[in-house]
Amino acid sequence: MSTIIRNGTIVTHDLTCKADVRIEGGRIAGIGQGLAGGGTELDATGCYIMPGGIDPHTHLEMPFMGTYSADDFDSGTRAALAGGTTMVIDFALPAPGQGLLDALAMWHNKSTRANCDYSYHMAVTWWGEQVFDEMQAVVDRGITSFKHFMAYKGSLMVNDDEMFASFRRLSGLGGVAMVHAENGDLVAEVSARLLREGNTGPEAHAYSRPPEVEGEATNRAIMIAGMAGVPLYVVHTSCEQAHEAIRRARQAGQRVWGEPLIQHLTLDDSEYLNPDWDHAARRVMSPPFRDRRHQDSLWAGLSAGSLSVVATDHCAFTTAQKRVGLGDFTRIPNGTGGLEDRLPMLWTHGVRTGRLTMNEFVAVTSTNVAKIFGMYPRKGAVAVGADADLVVWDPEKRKVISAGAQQSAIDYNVFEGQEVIGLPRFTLSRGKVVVHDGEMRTEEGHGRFVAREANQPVNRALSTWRALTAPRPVARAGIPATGV
Ligand code: DUC
Ligand code: ZN
Ligand code: ZN
Ligand code: ZN
Repeated sequence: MSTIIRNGTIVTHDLTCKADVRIEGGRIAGIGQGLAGGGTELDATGCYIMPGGIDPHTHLEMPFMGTYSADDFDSGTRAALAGGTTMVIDFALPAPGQGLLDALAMWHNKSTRANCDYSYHMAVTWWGEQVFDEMQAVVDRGITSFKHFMAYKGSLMVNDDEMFASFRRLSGLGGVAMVHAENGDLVAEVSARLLREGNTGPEAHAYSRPPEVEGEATNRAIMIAGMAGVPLYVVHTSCEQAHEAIRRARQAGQRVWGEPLIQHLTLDDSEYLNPDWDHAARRVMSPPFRDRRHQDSLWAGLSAGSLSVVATDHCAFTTAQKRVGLGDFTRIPNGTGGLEDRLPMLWTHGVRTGRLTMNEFVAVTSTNVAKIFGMYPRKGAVAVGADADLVVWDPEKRKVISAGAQQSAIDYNVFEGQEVIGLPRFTLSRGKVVVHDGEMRTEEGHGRFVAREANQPVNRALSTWRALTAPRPVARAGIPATGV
């Protein structure tokens, strides 16, 4: 059974051209003008045919801060598809002392409900021989990226020595190291002081995590990754200080990527001064929203290429869940939604304003993710042989974002009332039309796990550190010792 998408313009990260797309068995089987008919025909007149979005940063049904994030793999992936995102990469999160493979089995259980394809990153939340040993098995199972929390002291946070050990292990395995970069010691210290001084409201959350704590941790992670010789992906880059560190490292030849979130690009810290407690608390996430100067820096980085991906960190909590933090901002579950709105918001505020080209839009929402995380061109491409995860994008279609009409299970939307221009006409998941003009035809359990490739192991520090500490070469008879 084949499907043909006709009369549209294909937009990929590096080309724009008018052509039809034929799909067979869930994959792209042909691209060309006037392809022979047969099967289902989808009309893409006036639309762009793009690789479906890939969101590399979601937390579905995640145990966190005494509760579970409200969107599971069913509602979360429905939200993704409604907004043109056809794959998510979530995080398998071992509890302290729990083995990696054990955690992975738990996440595989949850994700059987997924409506779109998915993968995971593995979180390294503690360090020991078991973690070291199991990292190989995790990579062998197609999970090749490992996240480290430099914040959340006392629960998820790892210290520098643990991070360094993990990074060195990953270097040898061809993995990608990831960091949540905030200085957890300073956040804990400043939070405690704010509470002691009677600052208990949601705005104090933002005061407790200023750009400096993110800039410092980003710099530190980059230096440690350089010593370990491992590629580094910095999640939710939200401020100029962190962006500056990433820019500088990339200029020096280090493989470092930065990931701004759609929320940080379009919402600012004035949200926390809203006198309505619920309004402010619903926007509590880490890092917090920043001021305009930081937003301008992030937009500039996306067009200049110093920042590589736009994600969501989708970690949605209901108003009732947020209210656990009434009277103590440190207990407000950290997280916001965005899966359904990432592409329309980025198109509206990026492409329509001229900050991003359409091709850059595809790069930062899909193709760069597929390349960095080892699944290109199976995902992130409009090419013969690639999975037919596609969005037929109508650049003139409009809607006003409202919680009442969203797929997410929560009772509000941080973008409520904003008009977006640019929405899917069709979303296809491995060739199956799952969304048509806002009508949901998703199928719980349709999604498949995507095993990803490791990199060629680098195992070479970019800094001089390894050379300085390597054992001295011994001279053999007649052969002078050479330097390292
Ligand atoms: N930040 C959030 O806001 N939520 C989930 C985890 C994180 O780092
Ligand atoms: Zn994080
Ligand atoms: Zn996150
Ligand atoms: Zn199916």
